[in-house]
Amino acid sequence: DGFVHLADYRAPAWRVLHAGLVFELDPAATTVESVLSLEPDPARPGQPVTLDGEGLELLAIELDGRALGGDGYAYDGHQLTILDPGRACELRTRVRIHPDANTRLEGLYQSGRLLLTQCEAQGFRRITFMADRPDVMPRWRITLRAARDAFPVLLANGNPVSSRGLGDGRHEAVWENPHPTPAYLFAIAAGELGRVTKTLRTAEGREVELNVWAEPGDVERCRYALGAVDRSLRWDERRFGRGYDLDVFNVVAAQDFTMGAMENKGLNIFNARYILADEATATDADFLAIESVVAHEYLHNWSGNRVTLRDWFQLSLKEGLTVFRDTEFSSDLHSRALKRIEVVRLLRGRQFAEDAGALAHPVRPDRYKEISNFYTLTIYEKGAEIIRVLHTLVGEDTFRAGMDRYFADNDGKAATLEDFLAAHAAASGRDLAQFARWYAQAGTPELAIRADFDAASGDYTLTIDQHTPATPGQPEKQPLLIPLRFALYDADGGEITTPPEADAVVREGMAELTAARHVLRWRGLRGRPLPAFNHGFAAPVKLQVDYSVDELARLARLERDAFNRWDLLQRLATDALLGAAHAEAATQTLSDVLADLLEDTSADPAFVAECLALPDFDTLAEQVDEVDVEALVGRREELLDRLAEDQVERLQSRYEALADVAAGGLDGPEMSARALRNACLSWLTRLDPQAALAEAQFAAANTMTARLAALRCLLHFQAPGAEAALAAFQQQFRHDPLVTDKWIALVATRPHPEALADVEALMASNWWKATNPNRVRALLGSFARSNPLGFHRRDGAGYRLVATQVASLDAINPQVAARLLGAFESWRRWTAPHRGPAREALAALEGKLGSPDGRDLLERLLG
Ligand code: B3K
Ligand code: ZN
Repeated sequence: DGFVHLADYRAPAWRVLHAGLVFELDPAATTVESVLSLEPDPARPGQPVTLDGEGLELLAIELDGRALGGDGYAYDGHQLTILDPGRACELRTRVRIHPDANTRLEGLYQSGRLLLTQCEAQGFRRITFMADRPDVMPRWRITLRAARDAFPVLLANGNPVSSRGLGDGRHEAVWENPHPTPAYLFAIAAGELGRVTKTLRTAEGREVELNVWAEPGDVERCRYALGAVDRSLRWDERRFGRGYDLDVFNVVAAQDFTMGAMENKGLNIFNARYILADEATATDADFLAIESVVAHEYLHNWSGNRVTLRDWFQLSLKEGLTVFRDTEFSSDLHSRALKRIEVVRLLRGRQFAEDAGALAHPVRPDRYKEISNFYTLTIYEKGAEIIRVLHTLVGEDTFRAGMDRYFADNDGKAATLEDFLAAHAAASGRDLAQFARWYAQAGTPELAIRADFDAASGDYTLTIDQHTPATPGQPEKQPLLIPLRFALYDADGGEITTPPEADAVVREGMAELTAARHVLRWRGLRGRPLPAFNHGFAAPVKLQVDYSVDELARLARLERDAFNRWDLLQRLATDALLGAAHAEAATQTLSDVLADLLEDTSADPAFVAECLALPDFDTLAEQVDEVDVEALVGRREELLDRLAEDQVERLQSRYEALADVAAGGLDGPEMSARALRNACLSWLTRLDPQAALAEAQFAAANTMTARLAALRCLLHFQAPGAEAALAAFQQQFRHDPLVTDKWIALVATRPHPEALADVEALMASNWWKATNPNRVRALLGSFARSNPLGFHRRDGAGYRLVATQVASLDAINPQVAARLLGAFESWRRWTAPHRGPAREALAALEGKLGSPDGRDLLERLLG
């Protein structure tokens, strides 16, 4: 049926114990000689050796030193089969590949003048033959040979062993990776690279050299990333007791990279946007993103590399866990509340939509057609939330004990989610069978909570109903184990600490929900209490609780925890926007609370800025049955205009007061000041058709954070000075592709149906580069995902533009094209005038997509 099924997993009949590779590197034609030591599984005798190899030009093949004739092997362009040799043996092959023609950026490819690899998930088979599956883990010796002038630096996984000149202008470097490592973690990088470097001694006493490499002109912009590597290494030692296990840790920045970055053993390869930064070219958000992606890839060294995956169905075992770990890293180093707000915005805006749309899938899928399409918010972000649920249930100490056990039991092995749960079950003494349903069941759980108070008896009950909506292929759902935090406040705002009578385990303000319905009951209360739920968003669920506006206003004052205050403001804004009966009262309350916040100079300014950012379009769209794009965007703009008018003086005064702190520097208070100033600027620009303040900020800016925020205001509010500012910005940064992507994204997201014409004009200009994933995302990704008025034009032109580009990009880089196609995931919930053109745009793609990636997505979108 075209699917790979989890239930069909079989251990490999042949293992690869050692891989020795020799590369003769050349952009046009590289040859790869490979010697694989193969060993049969004694339990499964008589099986042929089957190796993956995609589109390889086979030049030579030998088994144990004897050339194989055409009857000894078969190669069909995808798989190499050798009749059962009946014993352990050594297979030598030589193949030719063409990096300069590789636009899919998978396998060995060229980026600028560099040669690089990207192998996860199944790219290694485009380099040479291999059992390209994560449960086959050879040790590796990698020899790189190339012309010294074009490729002075030659990097590979593991530790450097030797290097020498070859006499003919060529040179050679040998690397050895002693850790058993699957092929998806293989990497090499070659070319003219410069570096920043630092040597440190690990807690275990190992001397390690950290290097961050980039093209020579970019080296100075690698310093922040190098610091982030250092901080990540130290944090994993402290918080998880995990040390680094090689003599070098190399990171390389590349301008052409399909994803964010890749955790190859000892040689992480990064999209340059997650490495290169200084204050003149990177925003504060860029710096934070760089630190978190650097940490993510570094932390994979244990969660992913030392303990790897048995098969790709287990993807969240490394990705969800590593997102959890990088999130904890950022929370420990910076503001935990702000990090939580960032994560919850992403979940509510994007992951919930994925879980409710045509592409919904469990965190552990049980079948797939193309694994590349499963690097999703569900696998990553929901996967991390599930780990957080476990952490909430067992507490930090027990969680750490469970992690220690998981690492100890599975080190050097290819593990499953069952192995992970077994380690945590053993450490906590808990039965995690019901908890495991989080991995099997798609869709976001909903909790409907009803409160009843009997004034005569003082009896108060909370009835909690749990429900998960149907998703593709999963009509029926079972109840999940959900830790629900709650608090009850009395009339004076004191917390009622008496535990309820309950049909669920209840402890310290948390109920462990396990059934479709639970009832919590308090007796003899003196008045109707005010309940609050899900503090810190400990459970990734949707809550339905009916509050009056007065209750919400009281809660906003009672809740001191920053995340919960922010969450209440989001709730007030949502009520104001989605037409609750009390919408007008909610608006007024929201305005009052914002006034208090803007006057509270003791609150972190970055937190106040988060409170000024209302729920975005995606988050709102996710909460209505049918998405009327224009109406939703229009109501949101009206609300913002109204609130800005109410707050104008406070906004002006905060904007001015923070000027000095905001002027420069990357410390917390400096970044915070810029965050609030830029939020104020955006609100103030709504009220000023001349946009004088934005123009002044643009002219005076000495950080990219200030400059880009001002440019955004000028462009998005169509200020008279917009064109001139844009031209100046383009000119100043025309040689910097990453900064160029920034203005292109601003143009593509201008909130107006006419933005479509600007996007088309850019595609016809020299700025367009269909082979560069960052450029495609800046222009088309931003337009499709972050410009609702442009993408959802009534005439369907937005959908047609994106669909047409998906078809042509599919032939260049199927993963970039498939990502873009994902913008249609919720199309069935759009209003009829949008649904028709969306369906037509998708239907027009049928038969036009050559890649399995694109075909799989299209089938699911239309299915
Ligand atoms: N593991 C890589 C993602 C690879 C995606 C391949 N299509 C980056 C990361 O999650 O760390
Ligand atoms: Zn990852």
